[in-house]
Amino acid sequence: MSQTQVFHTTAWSAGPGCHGGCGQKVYVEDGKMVRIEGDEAHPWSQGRSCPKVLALTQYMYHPDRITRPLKRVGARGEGRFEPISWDEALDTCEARMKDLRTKYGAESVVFAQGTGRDIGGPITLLCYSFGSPNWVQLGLSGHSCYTPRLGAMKGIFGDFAVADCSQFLEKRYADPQWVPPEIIITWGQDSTTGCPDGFFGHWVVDCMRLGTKIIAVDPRSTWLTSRALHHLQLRPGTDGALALAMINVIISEGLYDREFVEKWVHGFDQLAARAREYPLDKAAAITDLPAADIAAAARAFARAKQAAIQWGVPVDMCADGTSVAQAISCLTAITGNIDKPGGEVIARPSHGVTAYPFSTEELIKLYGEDLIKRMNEKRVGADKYPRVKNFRGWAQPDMVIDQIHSGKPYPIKGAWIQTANIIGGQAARAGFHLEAMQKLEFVVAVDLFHNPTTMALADIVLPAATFPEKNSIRSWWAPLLTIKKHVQVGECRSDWEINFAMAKRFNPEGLARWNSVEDMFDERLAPSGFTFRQLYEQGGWKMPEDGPSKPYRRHERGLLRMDGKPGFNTPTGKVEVYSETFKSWGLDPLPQYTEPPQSATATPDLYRKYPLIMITGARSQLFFHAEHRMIPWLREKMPDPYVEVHPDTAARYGVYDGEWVYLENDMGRVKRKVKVSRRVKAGHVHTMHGWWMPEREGKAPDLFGVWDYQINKIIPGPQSSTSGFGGGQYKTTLCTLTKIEH
Ligand SMILES: Nc1nc2c(c(=O)[nH]1)N[C@H]1C(S)=C(S)[C@@H](COP(=O)(O)OP(=O)(O)OC[C@H]3O[C@@H](n4cnc5c(=O)[nH]c(N)nc54)[C@H](O)[C@@H]3O)O[C@H]1N2
Ligand SMILES: Nc1nc2c(c(=O)[nH]1)N[C@H]1C(S)=C(S)[C@@H](COP(=O)(O)OP(=O)(O)OC[C@H]3O[C@@H](n4cnc5c(=O)[nH]c(N)nc54)[C@H](O)[C@@H]3O)O[C@H]1N2
Ligand SMILES: [Mo]
Repeated sequence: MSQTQVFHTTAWSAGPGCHGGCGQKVYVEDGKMVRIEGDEAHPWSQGRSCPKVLALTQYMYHPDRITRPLKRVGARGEGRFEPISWDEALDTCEARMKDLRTKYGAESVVFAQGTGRDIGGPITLLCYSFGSPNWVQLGLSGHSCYTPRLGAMKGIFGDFAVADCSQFLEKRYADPQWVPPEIIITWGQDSTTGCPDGFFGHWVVDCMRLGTKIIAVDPRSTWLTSRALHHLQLRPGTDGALALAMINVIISEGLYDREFVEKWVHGFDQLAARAREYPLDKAAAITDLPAADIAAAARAFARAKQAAIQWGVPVDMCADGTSVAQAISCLTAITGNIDKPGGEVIARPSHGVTAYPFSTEELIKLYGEDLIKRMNEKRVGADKYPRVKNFRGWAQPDMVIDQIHSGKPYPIKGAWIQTANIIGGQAARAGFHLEAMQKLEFVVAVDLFHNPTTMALADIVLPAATFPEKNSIRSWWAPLLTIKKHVQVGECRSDWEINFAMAKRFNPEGLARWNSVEDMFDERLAPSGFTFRQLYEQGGWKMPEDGPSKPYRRHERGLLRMDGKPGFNTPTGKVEVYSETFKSWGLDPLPQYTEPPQSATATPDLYRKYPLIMITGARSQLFFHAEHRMIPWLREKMPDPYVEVHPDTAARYGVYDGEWVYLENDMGRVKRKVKVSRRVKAGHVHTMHGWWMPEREGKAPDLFGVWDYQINKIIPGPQSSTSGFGGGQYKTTLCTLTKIEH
């Protein structure tokens, strides 16, 4: 009988697809993973797991998985690919990309990723080694995922912050320093479903068991909202008005933290004046919420001894998402809930190690100030939007696709696409993205399965490894973690391996000091005092030690600023509810509210024609974005894309539960199965995004049925934000329901 070996590792894409961080036990027999389960010794997830991880064997060994490099042999879209060797694949990529660089400049190749995953490290290494400034989440309209929130926090706190569920402490809930938040506002986040952004959703449930009460800000009903003290079921996209009204209640009723404000807040009076523009009756009219509910929620939050806000991507997807995030951060600031137990804690990468660069400072640390400065000269969007220029290194996605289409001001001719299904999942205006990207001369996709994007566009497809097949490091936020390779599937390679090999071809001198990816990990891990191997061998994780990456009250102890003085890492050393940084960039230093671009008030004619507000993409535990539709255990739990329709709406349109209908607007229509449900209000519908059918014809024009089901076909762009960050219309597009006549 063969021996089963059990190894520990960390889940961080690919496989579950997610932003990850959970501890996992991998069971291996004869070089094959036969089972996986949550690692109960792990401080992050304590043995919990999710359906996507539990179905991982079906994912890793799926017959459709791409296990060898492929080159396209027919015309684009014909769906004919042939396996080639890694050498041939990498040689081809090198030759074609160098050719584009010579002809059009390095900026003519974009390096496109999807969401977080374990990709920011490898893709920036490759992008900058090649010499291109255009690192982009291509298709993500308004760059509306996390970056707006990060940008707002950086402006206000000088750092990022996260709800304190004891995740920075080794003893977790048992640590005597920690107390549970009295209140957590889950603001446009279904934490238990998505576990997004370095946060494990089950921590909220753990806190609830220890007494935490929830205030949920969500137009829909979920498990979490049904257990909330207050459920603010607002009109989608009006979060900014709600936050400003709550600030106004707290300030005008004197419920703010006077001592903290006096000592640590900059611009309080200006904020108070701005918030006065949002009295309760006005905010109630904008948000569709009873004024009394807004006031009650604001009071409960402000009166809590310690309280936190855990927010989600709908904040970014509000018009001017950064400004909305600013308003919400001001609630934390004026109640003094920053860096204290059970409040919001400053989040820094564990031990100061960067795996995935989240800020300009980290990019500079990894790649040097000169290079990052030089990159701004040609980076798409940097000259137009100060926040795009000054925060992180992204190119502006809506402008990139327009530029691919127009060739102006300079041509974009190549794309390296890694961890992104642009056509089938990520992109608003998906049809336009396909049209524009067909103009590209050379496209590489690094993925695990074919999807509408690889099928329609890729010239070369490189097969990526799942997390049990790869080595990597993670420092988002704590603990510091290793991901360790225990099995090999086909010829698949990790994103790090692939990009490291390619980067060496483009910049041999710059990478000369590392012979392998592990050498580079060792260098990055140095501040922890461990090498990659040592960290793995001593358990695979390490909690932050006292210092800048461990709470609490670091501003009082001089741990946040470069100059070592007490205070926050902002120009004034205070929490800047009036942001001097934004002001110096020519932006409004205070938060403001902007109406969604399509709505009853903004576009009354359109609203008469399309009177339903379409919320899309609330996450499911079964799928990660456009992935997993081919995984039997997951798909059988949700075989069809459905639309949640309130019973009154169903009656009004004469549709019944289980009926196939179209969701339709001026951009087109897609099919959905009606699910009559009180999860949504009567004027709203909700449907998941990312639907294509792996079982259908892959070749163009069918592209796995994507044009029948991809909701982003009818979601417009470009985005609607003055800062370049925020405002993708994924949660606020107007539509109607029509019956499918046979
Ligand atoms: N309508 C609507 N659209 C949305 C959203 C919404 O709420 N509504 N949400 C938006 C948001 S917030 C985001 S972040 C984007 C996400 O969009 P994407 O991140 O592009 O997600 P997917 O479309 O699933 O495409 C991801 C691809 O990466 C591959 N992959 C997964 N893990 C790995 C890995 O580790 N390595 C490699 N090389 N490949 C991997 C998968 O097989 C898949 O083909 O979607 C956006 N699109
Ligand atoms: N299983 C799984 N996990 C995931 C993902 C996945 O695809 N699958 N995707 C990952 C990614 S990239 C992201 S960005 C996160 C997203 O995860 P979250 O940040 O939690 O965002 P959503 O699931 O889009 O929406 C959360 C809640 O906000 C509500 N909502 C919708 N519109 C609005 C609005 O205008 N205002 C307010 N206040 N609430 C609104 C929705 O009804 C929903 O219940 O999840 C990550 N985790
Ligand atoms: Mo996202």
